[in-house]
Amino acid sequence: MKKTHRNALPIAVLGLLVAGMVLIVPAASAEASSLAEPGIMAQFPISLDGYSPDISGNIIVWYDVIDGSDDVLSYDLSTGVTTPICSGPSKAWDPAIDGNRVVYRDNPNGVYGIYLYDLQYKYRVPICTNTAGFPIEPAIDGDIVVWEEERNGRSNDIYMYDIATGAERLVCTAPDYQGLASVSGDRIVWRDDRNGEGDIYMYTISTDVETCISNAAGLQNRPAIDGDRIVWEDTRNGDYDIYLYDLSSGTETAICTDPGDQKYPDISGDKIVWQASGGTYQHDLSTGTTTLIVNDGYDPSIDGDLVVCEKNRGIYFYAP
Ligand SMILES: [Ca+2]
Ligand SMILES: [Ca+2]
Ligand SMILES: [Ca+2]
Repeated sequence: MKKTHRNALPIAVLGLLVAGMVLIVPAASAEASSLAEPGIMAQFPISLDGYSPDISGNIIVWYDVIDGSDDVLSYDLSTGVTTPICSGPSKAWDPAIDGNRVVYRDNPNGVYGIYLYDLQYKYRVPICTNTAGFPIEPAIDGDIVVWEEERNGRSNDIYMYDIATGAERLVCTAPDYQGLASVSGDRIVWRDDRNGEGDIYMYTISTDVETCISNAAGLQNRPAIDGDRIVWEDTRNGDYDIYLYDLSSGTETAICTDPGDQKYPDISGDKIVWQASGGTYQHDLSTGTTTLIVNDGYDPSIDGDLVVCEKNRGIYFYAP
């Protein structure tokens, strides 16, 4: 989904995190007791009412309900500082981050758009605003921002914006729904309903070529890409499972077909995370092992070894 930022947190930073956590976790909260849960090395109430977290390097972003409106915030693991990205009266949702750039959707003045905020240079620019569409679910990697949008009455399609050139490109306008796009480098993947039940398609920016990654029976949904690897949730076997396609080898692999639903996958390098009954699980492709890393954690995002997820309506952070 995003570039792998492999610079692990320095031990001193983790010590700072744990120290900070002890100071700010409410003594009577249920969360405090869960510090002893296997796998949770550090957790803290960066938000007690947060949703849809994403992580890149040492920065976590999410959206929060504050004063009745929805705001996008960021938390810097290296400094312990929370920074509001968008805190106006409008509803700002669905943030995604790569490096210092955060993208999110917002509706200032009642017009929905995709906006970019640069944490380093502290500027905000509109990526897509128009009154004839409803752009949602942005993702970013490097200079490329992608999203889905119903524009001019069409079904949901995939769009991209190149920050380096300032140019927007229509990625896919096939019939029916295309959405839930993810981008890594030169490649964009999304769920595509052109054939009926959802499939996974990919677009290569440099060659302008579209490829079907999986049109198996059942629903293929919510893809995430990192480098040559694409993961998604898949109902071909009945309930939801996690599948992987490796572009370098051209092979598809079932990562988890356990009973029950495995959903919301993300990938970074050799690590795949997803939510299932019990919490957030992680599969390490280098060792073939699968581990429960955050009890009751769901909608996880991973960058390098660091994982964020929702839990008890808050935002939780995992480091091995
Ligand atoms: Ca469409
Ligand atoms: Ca399908
Ligand atoms: Ca399953």
